[in-house]
Amino acid sequence: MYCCNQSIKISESGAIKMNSFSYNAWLQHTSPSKNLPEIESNGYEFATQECLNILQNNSFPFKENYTISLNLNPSLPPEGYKLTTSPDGLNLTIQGGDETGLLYGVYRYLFRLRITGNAADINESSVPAVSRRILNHWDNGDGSVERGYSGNSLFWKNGKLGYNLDRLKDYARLLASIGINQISVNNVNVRPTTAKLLTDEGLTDLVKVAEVFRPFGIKLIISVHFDSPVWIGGLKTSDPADDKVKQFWEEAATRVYKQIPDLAGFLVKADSEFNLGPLAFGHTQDVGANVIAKALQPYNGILYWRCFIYNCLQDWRDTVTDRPKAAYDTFFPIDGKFAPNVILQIKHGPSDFQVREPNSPLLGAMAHTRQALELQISQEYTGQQKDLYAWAVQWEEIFSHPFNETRNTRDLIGSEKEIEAVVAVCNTGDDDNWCGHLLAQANLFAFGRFAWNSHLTSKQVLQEWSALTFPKDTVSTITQMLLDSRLTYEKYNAPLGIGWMVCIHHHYGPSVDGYEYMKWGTYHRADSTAIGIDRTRQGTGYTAQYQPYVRDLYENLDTCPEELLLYFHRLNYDYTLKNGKTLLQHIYDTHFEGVEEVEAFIKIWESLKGKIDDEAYNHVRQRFDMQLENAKEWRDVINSYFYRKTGINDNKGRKIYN
Ligand code: GCV
Repeated sequence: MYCCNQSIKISESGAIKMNSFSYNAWLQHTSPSKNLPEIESNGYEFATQECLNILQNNSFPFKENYTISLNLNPSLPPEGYKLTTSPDGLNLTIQGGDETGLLYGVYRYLFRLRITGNAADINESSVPAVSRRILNHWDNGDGSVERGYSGNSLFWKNGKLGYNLDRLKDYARLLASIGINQISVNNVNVRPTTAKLLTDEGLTDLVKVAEVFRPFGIKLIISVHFDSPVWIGGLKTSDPADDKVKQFWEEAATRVYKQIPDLAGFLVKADSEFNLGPLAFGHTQDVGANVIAKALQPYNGILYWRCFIYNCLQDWRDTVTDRPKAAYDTFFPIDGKFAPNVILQIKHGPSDFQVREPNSPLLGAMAHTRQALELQISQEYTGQQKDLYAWAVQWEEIFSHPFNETRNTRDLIGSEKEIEAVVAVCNTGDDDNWCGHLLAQANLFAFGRFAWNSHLTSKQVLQEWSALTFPKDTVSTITQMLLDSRLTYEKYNAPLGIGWMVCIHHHYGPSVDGYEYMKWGTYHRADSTAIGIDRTRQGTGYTAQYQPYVRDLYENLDTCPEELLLYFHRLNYDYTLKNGKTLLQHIYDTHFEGVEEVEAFIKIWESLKGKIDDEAYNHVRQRFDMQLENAKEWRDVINSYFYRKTGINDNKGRKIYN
């Protein structure tokens, strides 16, 4: 048994930084501890050190003679933990099914202490729903981050892996504290610099990154380019049927696993948005994926193969091709053909992380293929970490989305079930507060909590985050604001699920026809009398991809959820909604309300002045100014657009620009 007390020496690099409220995120430091309990450790020394780090930075009211015991307990499931307080309240045992489980137990213990303040009443055990809880960083070799709104990459600089070691450790700690256990460190849009990760030169640096994350139970994933055999292998083709290409992938896998034996695997974006894939050689996706997957098999590596495939060169005059159908049409017919170590990574919706879309019909549809659900924490279309947007609310809706008459998406998620991994595009960068908007830390936190357990509610998760981050008397106010933020943003955005009315390429602010005549397959087709796409069997036929129960739900105007009406139906502006308003009046009303709600957020936030860290207060206050400007722009552009199309006045006579 390893026994230690407050005299233990903590290495400089392992210590939690105490430099700012925003930096410490949900692992806040209160005040240095005066009465550290004795810790008995019987397992993973790193977990013990973490426990001490945390306790040293927080003053908890422990009773005299309070002790903590850390034990490995192999009868618990891997990564699972158990916290038990003795009947006299004087001993807390943290058990882990393995080393990572023990570490998770330590972090959970801290969370419980911080939230309740009562060390004598902590009893909890938990096991993650899925064994793969993954962040994808879309970081480029030059240090920029695709769809990143939080500064530059934490990993890359000047064409190489380049990072602040202490900061990376603090990052690993934040991620481990919410149960993340795999991360990719380079963009799925792989470019020649990041393609070098498969070479000895690139691996030398990656090995060091792996060393930082390993003690925290986090494994690395490498995003690789399908054309790597040509780019870095010197071959003339990347055709997966070519023996030399097979050999290239085998050698690449051997090289990588020699250096990083616990690498989680490779991630590939193929045949998507100008990235080469098997289609270019006349093969289906399984043929392309399997050649790489087989090379990873001897090392238990996983190939994450993305399903974000559609025609990005569509002619807007073509009303038959329907982008949301593409992923299902591509992958469903080849269900069962993938190697056993391939996991298909499916975006939650058939479009692209819009503020409102139905779930992808591919999720749960392939009985013989392993699947991962992909979410986006980065706010590409949802306010870019300038506007407040709590993804947790939307994710809860996604989990609750029906799969058929008896099961919802939440029921599909689990290690032995259809969806065995939960992935998200990350929102972090080298900004001091990690996430650009301080309150966007709630999104990173919520992702980890939901990946662990999708049965939590958004309210529980956001409340937990607020309680860990902010003083007690502000928690309910901040939680409520976060809960409201998704609907507020939606109100001033594209109406009723139609999506995409956003400025092209950079995706912030309104441009109603921005994508309307472009090649990306994202059309609303508004004219002077109607808007929307008929995706029923009479229209593009997209609804037929769903299970019959869900298909019927969407096909029928009476049962189609109103917030998705324009995703599935083409409707006249005078169509009457359930609340008696016309569709057009709904558009006007929601856009006025959206701005009013942002104004209300500002007042609410101002009521917190003096109660929270000044710097954090001012930072969020400034973000709200940007959000208000954005909301007004959306309101006026959208309302004017529809007023000009229809010539119909707002029935409340509010200002609409002509
Ligand atoms: C990484 C959308 C984004 C792209 C992103 C792509 C993807 O199209 O705008 O920036 O590329 O999704 O998910 O691969």
